[in-house]
Amino acid sequence: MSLGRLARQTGSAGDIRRSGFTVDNMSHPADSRDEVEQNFADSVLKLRAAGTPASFGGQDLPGPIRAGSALTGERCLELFDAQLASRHLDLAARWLRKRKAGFYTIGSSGHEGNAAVAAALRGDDPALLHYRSGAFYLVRAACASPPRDGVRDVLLGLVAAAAEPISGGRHKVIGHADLHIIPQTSTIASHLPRAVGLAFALGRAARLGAATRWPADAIVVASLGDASVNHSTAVGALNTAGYCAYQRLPLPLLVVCEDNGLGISVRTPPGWVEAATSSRPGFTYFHADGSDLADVYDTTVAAAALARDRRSPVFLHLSMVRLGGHAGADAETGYRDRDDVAADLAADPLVGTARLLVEAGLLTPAEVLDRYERSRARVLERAQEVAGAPRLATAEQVMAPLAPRNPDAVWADAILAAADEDKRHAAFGGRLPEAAGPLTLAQTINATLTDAMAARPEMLVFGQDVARKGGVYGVTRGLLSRFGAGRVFDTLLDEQAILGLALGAGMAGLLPVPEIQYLAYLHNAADQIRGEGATLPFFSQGQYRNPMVLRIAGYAYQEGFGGHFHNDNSIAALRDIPGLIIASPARPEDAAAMLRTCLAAAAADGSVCVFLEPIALYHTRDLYKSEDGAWRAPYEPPEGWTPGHVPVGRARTHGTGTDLTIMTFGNGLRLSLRAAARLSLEGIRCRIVDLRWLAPLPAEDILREARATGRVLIADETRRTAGVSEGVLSILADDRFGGWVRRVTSEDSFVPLGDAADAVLLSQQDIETAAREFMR
Ligand SMILES: Cc1ncc(C[n+]2csc(CCOP(=O)(O)OP(=O)(O)O)c2C)c(N)n1
Repeated sequence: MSLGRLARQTGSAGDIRRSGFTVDNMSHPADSRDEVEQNFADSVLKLRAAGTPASFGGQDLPGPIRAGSALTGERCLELFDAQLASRHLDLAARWLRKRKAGFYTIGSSGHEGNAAVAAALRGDDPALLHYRSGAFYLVRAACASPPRDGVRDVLLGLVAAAAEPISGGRHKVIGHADLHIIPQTSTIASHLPRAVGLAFALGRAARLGAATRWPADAIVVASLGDASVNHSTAVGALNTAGYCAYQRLPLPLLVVCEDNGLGISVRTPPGWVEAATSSRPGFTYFHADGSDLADVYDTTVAAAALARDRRSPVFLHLSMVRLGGHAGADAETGYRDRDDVAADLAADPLVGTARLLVEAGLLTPAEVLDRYERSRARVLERAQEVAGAPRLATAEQVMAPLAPRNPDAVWADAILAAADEDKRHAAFGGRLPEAAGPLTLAQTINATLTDAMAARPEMLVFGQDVARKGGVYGVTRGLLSRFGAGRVFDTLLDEQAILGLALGAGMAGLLPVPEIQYLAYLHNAADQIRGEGATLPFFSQGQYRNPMVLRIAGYAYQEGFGGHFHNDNSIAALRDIPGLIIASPARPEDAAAMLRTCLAAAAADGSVCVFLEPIALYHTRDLYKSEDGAWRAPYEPPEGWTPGHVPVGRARTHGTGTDLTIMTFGNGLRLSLRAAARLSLEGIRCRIVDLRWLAPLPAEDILREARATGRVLIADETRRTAGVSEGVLSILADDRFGGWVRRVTSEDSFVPLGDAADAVLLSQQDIETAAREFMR
């Protein structure tokens, strides 16, 4: 029996648990969800029309739903329908889960007021949403042209259907490219640095003429829960936004906190969100009652207008309730008392909107309940339809969007992205690098960045100390004066913010080249690469990408100077990120070609590339003996870029020795070349393979060069455990390489200060000794 009929028959909603709901033989589980429904029915039946509504004269829809509100009756009815459907999607999620057809039950019940947030924004304002944004999504879907069946979209997500429009069954995310909703991960608050970055980049992308999917006057909306406001990621992002606004940099961002007072079972202290956010520098704070649709609408209209007109950040605090547990399996009775739950039920936003409609004379209580039931029937009918929808079945299908690689397109982009002669002359101040004689690694990277900036107007270079100072090691020196502060700038000291900026800028159509000053300082912000950057194409089937080339100065061998945090050699945390490209150049000429390849991979494939620069080799000049200058190399002008192109995942072999293959990279290349020179005096003839790419590892080259000698010595300057050598060993083992293999590595240690560093780092002597033993 339906709620409406039940209500009409009994004059009250009766005992819903006993009567049960049946729609096409689908009954709901008897859990706390029933209490929510019971409360809704009881509360609606108590509603009374407030006399003859002055604004409507009965049914005059265009008037305001309440005196003084900009929300019309017609709009209110539409939003109510979205709220109802969102509520029923939560019920459907449980119904599907019970039948093992659905895989996700975190719902939006109690948060349906976000329907009015969607209504108050423009459909092309990019949105990065909290996971309780069912109603927001349904409103955007309904307003699209042509309108989308948002209910079906969400249900397809719940059942992990391959036809789900954004993630294609890879995750239940709220997103759709046509609706400008960028899907979020489950890591709470991790989307905020990207949201700040996108808000920062929107205007800049327009000014630089980048092809961007959002108009320059769009605002970015990002929502999160109250517990999430405390996460350091959120705190850092809010700080970054405020820091920009404080300097009058445009930052059109609307942060919406949907405050239900709980983070799973943990209470947020009453008043904390307001205390923590209402007087943040740079932000304007608004508050609304999330259970009052008209209040949410009017307040969001005002908040969005401010963010849009002033291009400055706004914090919109919505008091909300959570109805039911955190997710399907969460029994909230274990940590909430009856009064607490009852207080939330009393603030059910669906009752709030029903009250607005009844008091305005637009619906009677019975009509509200009928509408509720009709919505249930529609949603459950759809749920039945999608329950058996095909899912992803093979690894190939799952991984299809992970790492799109189009080597031909990358090759073309890499060799063609050269400015014309005049522009190059202007960029280099008349002193072309190819005419400067052999260059060091640092000089070569600097020249390559300059060439790329001259050819790619959408490219940005930023990070801590990169602009005025030109980088700690001078690698970005001169870029600011050559290309201006619009494209080369210092950031605040927060690696998470730097990466968030890159994520947002890449999505906005720019080509960001952020710098992390030292490898050790990547780790505190790595989730922005791991959880955000690398996953976005995966969870959006490539509909959203965040191309970037992240430059990181790393590795050790600075003669004991600086200790671990300036000599970090741990890259395992990067190597296991699916889809990530890791370039590790050692020689200057390789660095130039590989940087061009990374920029091209980012531009053509949307790749996230990490460019690991060995600090100790930045200014190295010599190889075998003092003053030989053999570590420097001439800079190739654009005519040389085609023959010099280095594809992703291709190694380089130095020498043709047939006794031993030494596989190495980074500082290991220089150590190995020096060792090989001494070994050759003893008659041991080596070939040295510079892996160059640590992800993907150059498997084909590794196997070919291993077979060339039948003896492989891996010289790995990273750690013995989880270091690069383990990857090389696996490639050899997987291919059943039948020859001899040994490895020499650095120790499983942090790098100490002073001479003690030598005790734990791979040395030239280690390589020589191992090679001699090998050959005995
Ligand atoms: C970084 C991180 N830590 C822990 C979790 C597990 N978790 C998921 S939701 C949640 C609570 C979030 O509460 P709140 O921000 O208030 O949002 P609400 O669920 O109440 O809407 C937690 C701890 C997570 N998803 N991400």
